[in-house]
Amino acid sequence: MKIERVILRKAKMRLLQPFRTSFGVEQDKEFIIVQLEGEGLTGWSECVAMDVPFYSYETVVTAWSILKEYLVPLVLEKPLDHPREIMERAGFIRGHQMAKAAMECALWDFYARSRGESLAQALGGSKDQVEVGVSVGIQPTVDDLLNQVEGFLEEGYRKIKVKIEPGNELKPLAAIRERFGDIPLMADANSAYSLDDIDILKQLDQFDLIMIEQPLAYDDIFDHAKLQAQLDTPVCLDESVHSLRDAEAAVELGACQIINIKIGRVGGLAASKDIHDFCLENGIDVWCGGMLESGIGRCFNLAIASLPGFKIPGDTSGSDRYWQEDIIDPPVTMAAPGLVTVPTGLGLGHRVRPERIEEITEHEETFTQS
Ligand code: OSB
Ligand code: MG
Repeated sequence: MKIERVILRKAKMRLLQPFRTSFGVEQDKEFIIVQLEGEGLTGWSECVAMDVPFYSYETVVTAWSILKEYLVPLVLEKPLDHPREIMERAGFIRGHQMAKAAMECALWDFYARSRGESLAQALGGSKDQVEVGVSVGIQPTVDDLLNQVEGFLEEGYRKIKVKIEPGNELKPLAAIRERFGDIPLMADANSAYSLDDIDILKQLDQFDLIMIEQPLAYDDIFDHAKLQAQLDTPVCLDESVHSLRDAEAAVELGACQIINIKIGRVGGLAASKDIHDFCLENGIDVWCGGMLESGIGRCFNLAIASLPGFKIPGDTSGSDRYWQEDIIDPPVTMAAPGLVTVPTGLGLGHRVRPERIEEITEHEETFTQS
């Protein structure tokens, strides 16, 4: 793969509804779009770093800097045979998984297109369709929450994930169980609790949740192991797994029974596949999380979720759960209730819309071989 030109764009897209979690509110999604060009081919990706370091230390600004100063020169420097090579070349950069993942994913799109394959084929995916759930933000009132959940259940989503925070968990979860019965339900705390909250966390066992996602600190594995030992509900890690090594440590310590794999958080598709393979061998369930991606990132999520170990419905909802108008054509939609088709076209598999990208771009820079 000979990359001759790289275009970085800083874009902004308004969410249909503000998305509230225990860490803050997101209304306008700000993100970076990566475009690679060479050999008459193009590779696209998006970077999931957010505008504010609520979820992780990376932001749009730090990711732009790491891409521009290091990753772009590394791909322009000399040809690559496989997307994995960028992670070796970038091995001297500590952390910054989301910036690295953005470059690696663009290389995967380019690579798959160069081989005449879809991303899922290039990754060795085995499913034609993936089951999808929906992540519901914290609502102003329990009634608002019930209305949202009702709508999503009617649309056919196969898992309901509700965001919780201290003081805002027992009542909403009880209300959902009372109204909707035995639906596939889970909660995501985004690191809002500590072991001091053990009494509340234990009370969550009564709701028969599929899992509780990242209850404790964003950088913790050890306390999660102490918590899991005291809970019946499976603990799922999100924020604190950045690599296969983190996953191995978490599993060996008994810190979780489930891992939410996010391509950006773990540094790309190759790392996602490695974590998936490790978890499949060790009886740990995995599923594909989301970062409120545009259609571009959504296609990558669908491709990784086509691997056989992704058995729990992902946060890979259709475009219409987030956007008035997506940047890919056609947008991601459910083929049947709760099922999204894994794209089969070349690379990410949906046409990227240049005119729509131009509309949402606030700043762009082009880099060529020097
Ligand atoms: O913790 O999974 C999370 C969105 C942004 C940052 C973190 C998280 C989320 C979500 C939404 O839960 C998932 C999605 O619908 O893309
Ligand atoms: Mg989460």
